[in-house]
Amino acid sequence: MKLAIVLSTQPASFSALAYKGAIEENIRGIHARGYDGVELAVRDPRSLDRDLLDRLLEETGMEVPAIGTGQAYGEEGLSFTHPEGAIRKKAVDRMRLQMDLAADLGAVVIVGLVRGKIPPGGTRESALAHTAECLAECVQHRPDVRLAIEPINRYETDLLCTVGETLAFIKQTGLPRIGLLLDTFHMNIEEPSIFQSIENAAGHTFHFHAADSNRWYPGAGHIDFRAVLDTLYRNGYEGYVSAEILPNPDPETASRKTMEHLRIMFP
Ligand code: LER
Ligand code: MN
Repeated sequence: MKLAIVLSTQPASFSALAYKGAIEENIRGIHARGYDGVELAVRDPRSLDRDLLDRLLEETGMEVPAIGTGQAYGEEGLSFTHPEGAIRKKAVDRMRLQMDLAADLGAVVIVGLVRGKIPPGGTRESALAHTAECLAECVQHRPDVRLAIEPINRYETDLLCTVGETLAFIKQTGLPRIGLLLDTFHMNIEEPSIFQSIENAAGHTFHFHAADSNRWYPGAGHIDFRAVLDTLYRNGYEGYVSAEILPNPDPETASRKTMEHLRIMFP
């Protein structure tokens, strides 16, 4: 198993992050804990210290499997579904920068909350049409970077909450290099069967987030990770499993417990 954990490269209001800021100390710490990779949550790639990041990745040998982009929405309100075209364009411009960074790092770019929500008074159809337009521009920008749309539970967005509707949407766009990011926390809320949904997404799953049912570290809730990850690997997944978890009871314990719980099952 290739195991990663999310590090936000800057302070952020999003809570399910074991590591925030202090990238030097945190990347060294994540490596020392035994992780193979570090997923980066980046608000704006222009504020990233690339020299420092490259040096730390080189020194630790860790990979960056994915780049999270939701902070452009969470902190700045940029989204693919914003009623104003100028804001949608800003969201696409930001994603282009994320894709440039991802190309350098060999990472997948996550389309999470940057898709936004159905605007007040708007329709699902028009929100999806705007999302598809923005995705088309992203796809055109870089033929060498893959995008992973994350089905996100109903309490965070009303657009693309389930694996089924996200697969159907991707198919409908006809765009290349777009797949799914499956997150056990969201699947536990939205999917009738996590196992069946993983099977349905076989061949389209570009990235995977692990958090338990309460969004604490794997092992702290009631998700059967052995069965879930068995299903994932049986369906041909070869990518990273990345812990996107609350820093509870404290970041170090959350990170250590994740490692202990998952590594023993899948060395
Ligand atoms: C991001 O990967 C995620 O899972 C969402 O909950 C972000 O709000
Ligand atoms: Mn996630």
